[in-house]
Amino acid sequence: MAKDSPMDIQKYFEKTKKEIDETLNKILPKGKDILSKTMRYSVFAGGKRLRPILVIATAQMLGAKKDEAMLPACVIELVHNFTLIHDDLPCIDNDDFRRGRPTLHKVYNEAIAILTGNALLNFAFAVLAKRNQTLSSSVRIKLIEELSEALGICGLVGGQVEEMSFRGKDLSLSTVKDIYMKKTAALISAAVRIGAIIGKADKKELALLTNYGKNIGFAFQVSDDILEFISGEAREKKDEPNYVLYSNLKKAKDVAKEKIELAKENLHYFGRRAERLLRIADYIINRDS
Ligand code: GRG
Repeated sequence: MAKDSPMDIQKYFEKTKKEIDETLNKILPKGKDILSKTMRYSVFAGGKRLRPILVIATAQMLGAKKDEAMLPACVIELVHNFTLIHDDLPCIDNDDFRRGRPTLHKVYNEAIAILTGNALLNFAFAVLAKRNQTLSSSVRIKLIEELSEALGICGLVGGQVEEMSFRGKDLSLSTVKDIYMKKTAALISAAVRIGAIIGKADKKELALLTNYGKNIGFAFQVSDDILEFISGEAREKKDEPNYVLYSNLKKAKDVAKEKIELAKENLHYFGRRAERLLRIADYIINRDS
């Protein structure tokens, strides 16, 4: 049972993030070649590691050991970094900075950024398929299925294409919601589901955790929009949808809060074991970056 006090969840985040970073450092190529450097430039840029923490916290809640969840957690982070590199490209969002540093295509060039993204994605699946010694092959196949579905037409790729095809057009709020569910919530919910599969969740548990994941995933994108709106970044990114601009700041905050409450309702069934996942849900709307 997780016994974190509100203060301790911060400690849990810090400790788990450190362990995730150590594992990423161990598994990523260390050569002097370009790809070893560019993959590391992207992965060690100060990300929050929310998705891998979700994998681990969910698996632990269901009784799995941290070690069993660590490699799949790192795989999600590798994939997340791939999506950020491609998202920043001039042909997609055209961002010059990410996490306060120049984006990869600015430091190198577009071809290198595209290929680094591809290298991270393929490397991630190779780790999931081959290197994890603690999970059975049938579990690993399930995880590969989860992740590839989340990234596919009904997930990240589909969401990004939908977002781009609507650029310059008036979007309905329901289209914005659909894009957010695919572009952002799909990977966050896959992180929770992957943790649940590692923890051998039964059908009911998996359904509850899926709802938790989808709701925190949506709230995460709305809170990202709120942070970009407050910092003024949303005005610079006029082409990209921002929930605040489709409603207003108060409504966006209310929607994010409402989704977090909905997410948390799915955790009642797990009782006190769900303490960490409850606090992660709160963190999503209370964070400042
Ligand atoms: C999946 C094949 C395939 C292609 C990718 C580019 C693309 C298609 C999708 C874009 C997905 C994307 C980057 C959505 C934005 C999600 C988001 C709010 C990211 C920021 O996440 P944080 O704040 O980042 O967790 P840190 O920096 O903490 O890691």
